[in-house]
Amino acid sequence: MPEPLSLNAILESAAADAGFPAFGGVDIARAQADFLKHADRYDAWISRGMEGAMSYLQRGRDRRRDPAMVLPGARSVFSVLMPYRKGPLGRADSREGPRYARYLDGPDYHDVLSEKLEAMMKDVCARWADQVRADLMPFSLRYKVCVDTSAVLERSWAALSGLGWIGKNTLLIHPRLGSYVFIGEVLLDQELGLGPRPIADYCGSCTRCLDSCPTKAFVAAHDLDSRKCISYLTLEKRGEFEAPAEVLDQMGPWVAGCDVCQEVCPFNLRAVKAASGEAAAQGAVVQDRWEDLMNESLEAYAARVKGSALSRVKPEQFKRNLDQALKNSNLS
Ligand code: B12
Ligand code: SF4
Ligand code: SF4
Repeated sequence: MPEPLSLNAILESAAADAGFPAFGGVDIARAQADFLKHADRYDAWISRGMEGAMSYLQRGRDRRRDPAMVLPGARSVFSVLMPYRKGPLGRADSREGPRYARYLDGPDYHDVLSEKLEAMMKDVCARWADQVRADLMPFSLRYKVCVDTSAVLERSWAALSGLGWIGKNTLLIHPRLGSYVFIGEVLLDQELGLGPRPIADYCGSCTRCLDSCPTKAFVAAHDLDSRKCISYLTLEKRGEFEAPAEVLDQMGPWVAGCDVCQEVCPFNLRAVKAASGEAAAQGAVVQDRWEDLMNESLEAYAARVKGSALSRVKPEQFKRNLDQALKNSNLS
């Protein structure tokens, strides 16, 4: 009789077949002591009001501390990385047009990555069922796919699974892929036999990200005040910006998201160089000429961004962002 494959071996094999360039799991009980340091940081950050108007972060506090509240009986987390566009999005010259965060290119990553993970798990379940039939495994396997929208501390689980370290800019950095990667994970009701395996932190004495943030949003290394972050202001904050004038003045030509603290990171420069042969064409979702944007109706904007991550930025919100970016580029 063949040796049964462990659940972890099945997951790794299915993740590789699904094309994920980096993946790994960790058992929740084994990682508990390390994970609680992350959860404590999260609570302290919320207590200082750093989440601004993102009230869902406040509401999901308990669930983020305990994955079993997200999937009852959760015993492990299997994380994957999915790289995204490495070249800039929008116009390099702010006299011509605005900048967009790279991750906004293409269809909404929440959908793409969730679908990919669901397909991967179907494959895992099929392989698992073969072993159940051969009486080699317990019957049940319950799981939940999460991509950003669940109350899960994604960077923490990915870091504890050895997929990278959390940089001073607060993002997960894979030594080879850099930080232009999405994180997705599957919570499982079975253990994988794996403890935490954090890798070394390679930031060293570098402070490029902290020094280059246009709005001085970093209070310190690993500590971001969302309320000053262009990404928060343009993507998450609805209604008025409610930020000091000196912050708004420094937002530059960004109309949705911001990549500055990643563009300067040496680990991305390396990843960008390695991918320099990749096609850099922008999808239709990105309109990058001031003139066209100024003449675009709210309805036309809504139709243009449908199905993309940009659709989370509502038409009135985008108009507000556009007005500020025009002002910052001395065009209004
Ligand atoms: C809220 C949120 C935001 C907020 C707050 C950002 C932030 N730094 O937390 C805003 C709107 C500003 C934002 C912006 C962006 N976001 Co965002 N965001 C999230 C979200 C939903 C929750 C993050 C969170 O919990 N923050 C809370 C605070 C406490 O986090 P923190 O200070 O970094 O500390 C945590 C860890 O980093 C860790 N930690 C940090 N330092 C240290 C040090 C030690 C010693 C220890 C033990 C632990 C530790 O402990 C804390 C608990 O996890 C996640 C998805 C998710 N569910 O996790 C995506 C996520 C973090 N965002 C993502 C992206 C892509 C972005 C942007 C790049 C988008 C853009 N281009 O505009 C920017 C980057 C800005 C930046 N420098 O962070 C990706 C990041 C991928 C990656 N490689 O890391 C995520 C993971 C979404 C995804 N599924 O891919 N985001
Ligand atoms: S995303 Fe932009 S504004 Fe936000 S911390 Fe990074 S550089 Fe600063
Ligand atoms: S720019 Fe430097 S300090 Fe910032 S995350 Fe990258 S390596 Fe770390």
